[in-house]
Amino acid sequence: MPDTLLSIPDSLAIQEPECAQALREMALTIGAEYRDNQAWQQANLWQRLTESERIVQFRVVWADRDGRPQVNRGYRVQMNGALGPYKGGLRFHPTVNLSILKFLAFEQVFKNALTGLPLGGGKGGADFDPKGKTDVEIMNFCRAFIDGLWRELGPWRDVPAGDIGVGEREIGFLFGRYREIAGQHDGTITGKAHGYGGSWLRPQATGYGLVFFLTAMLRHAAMEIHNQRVAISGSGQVALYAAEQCLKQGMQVVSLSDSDGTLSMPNGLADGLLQEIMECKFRRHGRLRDFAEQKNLTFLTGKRPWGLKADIALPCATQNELSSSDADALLAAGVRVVAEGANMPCEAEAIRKLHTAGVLFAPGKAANAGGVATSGFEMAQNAEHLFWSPGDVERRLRETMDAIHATCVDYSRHAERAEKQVSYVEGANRAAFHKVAAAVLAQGY
Ligand code: NDP
Ligand code: 2IT
Repeated sequence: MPDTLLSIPDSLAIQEPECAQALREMALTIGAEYRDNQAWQQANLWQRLTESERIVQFRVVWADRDGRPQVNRGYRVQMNGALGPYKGGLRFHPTVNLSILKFLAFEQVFKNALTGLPLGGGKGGADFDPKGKTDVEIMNFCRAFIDGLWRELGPWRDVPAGDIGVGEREIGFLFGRYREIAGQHDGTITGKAHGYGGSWLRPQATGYGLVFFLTAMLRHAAMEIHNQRVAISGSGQVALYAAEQCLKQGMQVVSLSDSDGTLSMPNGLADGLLQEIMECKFRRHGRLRDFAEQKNLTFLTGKRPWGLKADIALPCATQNELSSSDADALLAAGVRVVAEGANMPCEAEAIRKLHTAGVLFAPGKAANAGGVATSGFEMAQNAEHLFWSPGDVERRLRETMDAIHATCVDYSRHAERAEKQVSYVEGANRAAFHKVAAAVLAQGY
């Protein structure tokens, strides 16, 4: 149970279950230390860190293909700005609500702290479903969304980027409208295409960074990298670039997935096929099921990849996509390492089971921080009116992921307890909490 000092109201667990889940994970890690820390308690730090600094909710009215007005709900959760401007992505998905955005914003605060960059944390989005929409509908929605939010944004204030349903196309439309209204071309939105201010490697950064973190884990545990079998879920930006980097490292990718089911590839994904899948997903916004049918590949309708024979699992789709029974399936399949590309894809009970069984487990706030770190690099390049070379960005991304890995190992108490297994959850949460706490305390109230 979380320490009573770090209480999570029952009403929150009922009304905002994802938010309560993220808070509970942090409370479990930090509880004992909090009880011993008079300064934190006197400052009422937990309450100050779990209450968003500001939340904006707004109506988005946009014209559909027949010119009829449609209405959606937009949000921005500005969670904590102690370390820097609010920073975090925008999600467009029909399931978006305040519980999901508050959990994502809470995670983002600590993830951003781990990058070592001056970034506060936030998250936003809308309950808009981009699936099946025309380009013009997407553009109309993005422009109307910015009309509702632009006053809150700015390079020193709040800097959104992409997340589920928001990729390079959407960022272009969002930035274009922001530039028109604000009257300036600044670094307010990251994830821009390189041609108009984006950073090289931002699209690849989360997936590549995840695999750099994974290889650091494997090296630290003296495990092989080459030929490891990797089950990946999702087939969006994070999943596909994670797959690409796995192939570069000589690993075998045995699955990709989406909300319809799983593409199973027991003999490993070939690089040529991955490039075709990228073309299908990123350019044509196609579906895996249709792709599998055209190419005569095995598609497991309605199934997740977690029963497939693999050494490593990288959940890269969405929250709570890996349940307690999926953890049983992973263990039965022989998985020894799990690293989260998505935000909170594993349920708490699944993490507990994996850790108990000796599986190395990396939480998203450490393992997927390469995306926001590269957004931070984009902000730096925009501020100095320069572009860094692809090699420079990749080197910084690798260094950042290695540094986050080292921080997690340092802050995990496995050595104190004479345990061999690093707890990356404990390391990431403790390191990040200490950093944010210090900044909040220093700035008074
Ligand atoms: P994309 O929109 O590019 O891809 C999302 C993928 O996840 C799609 O394959 C999608 O399938 C699948 N998916 C989404 N919702 C569900 C669901 N309810 N059930 C099953 N599958 C689902 O998003 P990203 O790749 O950018 O994001 C993936 C995850 O990574 C998210 O958790 C995001 O928060 C996290 N993340 C993203 C970062 C980034 O830089 N983009 C950075 C760090 C974390 P379908 O098409 O069927 O919906
Ligand atoms: O969850 C995340 O870290 C992101 N969606 C990326 C945020 C960002 O600002 O680049």
